[in-house]
Amino acid sequence: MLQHDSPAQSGHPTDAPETSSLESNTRLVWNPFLAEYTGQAPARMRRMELTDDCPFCADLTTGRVPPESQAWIRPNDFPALQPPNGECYLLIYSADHDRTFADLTVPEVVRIIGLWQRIYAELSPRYPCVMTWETSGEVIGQTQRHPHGQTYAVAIMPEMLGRELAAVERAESAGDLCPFCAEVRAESAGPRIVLEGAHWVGFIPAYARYPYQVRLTSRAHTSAITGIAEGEPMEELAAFLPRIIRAYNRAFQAPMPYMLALHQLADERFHLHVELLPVGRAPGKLKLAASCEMAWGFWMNDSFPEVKAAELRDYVRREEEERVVMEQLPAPAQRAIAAYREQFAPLTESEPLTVAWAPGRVNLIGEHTDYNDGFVLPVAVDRVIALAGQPHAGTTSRCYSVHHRQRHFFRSNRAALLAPDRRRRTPLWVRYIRGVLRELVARAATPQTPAFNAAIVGDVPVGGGMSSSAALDVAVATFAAALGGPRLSPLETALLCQRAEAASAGVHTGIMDQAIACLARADRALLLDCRSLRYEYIPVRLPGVVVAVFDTQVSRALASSGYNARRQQCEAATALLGRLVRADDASREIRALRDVTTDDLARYGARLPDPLLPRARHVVTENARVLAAAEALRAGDADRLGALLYASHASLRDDYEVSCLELDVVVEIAATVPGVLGARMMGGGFGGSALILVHQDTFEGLRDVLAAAYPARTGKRGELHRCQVSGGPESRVIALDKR
Ligand code: GAF
Repeated sequence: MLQHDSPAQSGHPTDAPETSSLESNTRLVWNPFLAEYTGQAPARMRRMELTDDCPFCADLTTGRVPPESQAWIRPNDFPALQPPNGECYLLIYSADHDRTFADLTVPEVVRIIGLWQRIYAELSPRYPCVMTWETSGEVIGQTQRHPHGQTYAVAIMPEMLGRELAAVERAESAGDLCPFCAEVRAESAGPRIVLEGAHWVGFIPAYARYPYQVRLTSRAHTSAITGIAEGEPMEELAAFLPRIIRAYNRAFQAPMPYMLALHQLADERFHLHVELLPVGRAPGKLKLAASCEMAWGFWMNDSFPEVKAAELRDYVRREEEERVVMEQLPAPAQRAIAAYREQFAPLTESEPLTVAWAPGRVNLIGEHTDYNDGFVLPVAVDRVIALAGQPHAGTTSRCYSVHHRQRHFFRSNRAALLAPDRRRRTPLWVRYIRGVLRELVARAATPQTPAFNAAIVGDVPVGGGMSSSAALDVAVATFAAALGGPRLSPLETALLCQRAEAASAGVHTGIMDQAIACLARADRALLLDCRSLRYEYIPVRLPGVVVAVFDTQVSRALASSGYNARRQQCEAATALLGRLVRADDASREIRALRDVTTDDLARYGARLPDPLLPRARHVVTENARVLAAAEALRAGDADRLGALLYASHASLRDDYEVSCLELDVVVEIAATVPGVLGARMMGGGFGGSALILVHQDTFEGLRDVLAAAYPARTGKRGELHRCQVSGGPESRVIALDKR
C-alpha cells in the first residue's frame, strides 16, 4: 500500500542519529539545551506555494485508496523526514478543490478516519510516533488549498508527546487513573465543554494556550486512532470534528486557520485525543505566537477558557439549529440561501434571512377550462421556486437568478413600481417579480414591502408546462409578505398574481396555476370551480400509482404560443352561442363556455364558423371529464382516471389543437407500456410536459421505453420525473450567522 524504504534500524526513539549525512535531504539535529530534536529539510524550500495550478487536481489517480474512492495517500514530494528518521505522506480527501474539511459530510469524514487508521496501522510498527494532522489557512503555512492533510512518522518522540506520555507515567507510578480519563471525567458537563456525546468529549482545557483551543478526547481509553470502533464512536468523531471547525468559522466570521492534530502513541497507557488549535485569538486578530511565546515558550492566553467555551458551545448549538432548519427546506430554498450568501453582502446576525417558496403544478385534468369559467383538478408537486434574501433600508431591490445567471436591479419604492417600466430590455423573470410587487403596492392602504436583495433558485422546469411562472409569482408574494408586506388570503394572492402575470408578461391566463400554487395541500387535489372560486380538496389515494411527468424538452412560452388566440376563440364562441341560445330561450344566460351543454353544441354547432365548434366542444367535454375524474379520484378508481386522461389528450390534440408532435409521441409511447393507466399533454400546450399515470412497478420500465423510443421518433432526449403531491407556499425567517 504505502511506498517506503527500510525503517530506522536504531530501535528506541532517543537513539535517533543526532545528525544524518549532509547528502541527505533531511536530518534531525539534537538541541542539547532544550533536550529536543529539530528537523531540517532544505528541499522544502522548493515547494510550490499556493499557485492556481493545483498539483493535486492535476493528478487524481496516483495513490488512490481504495480504487474509485475519493481518497488518496501519497508520499510527500517535499518530505520533512526521510528514513531512517521518518517518512511523510499526503492524505488528499476530496477531488473537489474548493471543499474544506468543514464542508465534509459525516460519511466523508468517516472515510478520512479510515485513512488515518490505515496509515497509522502501516507506520506505527516501524516508528515510535505517527503524527497525523489536517490544516487550513495560508497564515499557518498551508501551501496547497486543495483539501488535504499529512502524516509524519517520526523516529524520535516529539517533545510535546513525550511530555504527555510522562504525565501518564507519573499517574501510573502514583497509582492514579490515566490523566486523560481523569480529565474527561472532570470536564464532562462542566463550564469548559464545547460539545460532548456518548463517545467523545470536546472542551477547552483549563490550561489552554489559545482562546479557542479545543481538545477532543475519547471517553474510552484507547491509545491510537485504530482503537476507534466503526459505527457510533467513529461517526460521532466524524460529526464533531467539522462541527468544531464550523464553530471557529462562525466565531471569526470567516474561514479560520487551524490545525487539527491527532495525539496518539503505540503505548497502551497513552490516551488518544485530537487537538484543535485555531491561530486566531479574536476576530481580525491572528497571532501565531507572541514574543513571550516564541522566545520563551511561555504561552499567554488572551482569554479564560470558560468564556470561550461558552461562546463555542453557542456557535455549535446555533449551527445545529440552523442545520435542522435547513434540512427541512426544499432543495431550491437551500440553494437559494447558498446563492444569496455568494452573490450579496455578507449576512449579519441582526438581519435574519427570509426564504420563501411556492410549488409548480401538475394538472390532473381540466385544460383550457379555467378561463372559460370551468373546472380544473390540479395538484402541486415537490418542485418549487424559492427566493432567499434580506430587506434593506434603500429603494433599489436587487435580484439574482441562478437559472438565468443574471443579476438585475430595479427601484421598488411605491412611486417607481407604479410608474411604467421604461427599460426595454428587462428580462421576463424580472418583469414577473416587479409585476407582483407592483400589484401589491397598487392595493390601497397596505403595508409597503421594503426593498430587498434576493437570490432565486427553482427546480420547476422553465417553459416545461409545470407553471414555473405562477410558482415564481406566488413565491414573490409570499416573500414580500414575510418581509412585512401585505398578507393576503391564498385566493387574494392567486388573483393578484394572475393580474401581475397579465400585466407583466401580457398573457391572460386563467386562475388555475396561481390558485393551486397558493392553495395546494399535500396528498390532495384541488377541485376548483373557476367561476365561483369555490374549491374542494380531494385526497389523492391511488395506492401504487405514480404521478409522472415527461418533459418533452420543447420549451414553450405562453406569450408566444397560441394561448391568447385560443382564449379569443372561446370568447367568440361564447358570444355567438349566447345569441343563438337566448334567441330560443330567453331565460338562459351564456356568460362563458361553462354555460354551454353538449345539446347546445349539437343544436347550434353547425352555425359556428371554423374552428369555434371544436374549440367549444373541447371545453364542454373537458369540464365533464373533470367532474368525472373527481368522482374517480374520490372512489380511488385509477383506471377510470387514466381513461379520462387519454380522452382529454385526444380532445386537446384534435379539437383544441394545442398539442404538438412531441407531446403526441409521448402519449402514444406511454400507451404501449403495460402498467400505464393514462397520459395526456398538460398545461397550455405546444410543448412542455406530458402527465403519465403509471403503476409504481412499471415506472422504471416506462423510463427505459421512453429513453429509447422518444429520441428515435423526435430527435430530442426528454426526461421522465416522478412527482409527489405536495403542499403550497411557505416562508421561513432564519437567523443565520455570517460565515
Ligand atoms: C396555462 C395557464 F396559465 C392556465 O391558466 C391554464 O389556462 C392552462 O395553461 C391550460 O389549462 O398554464
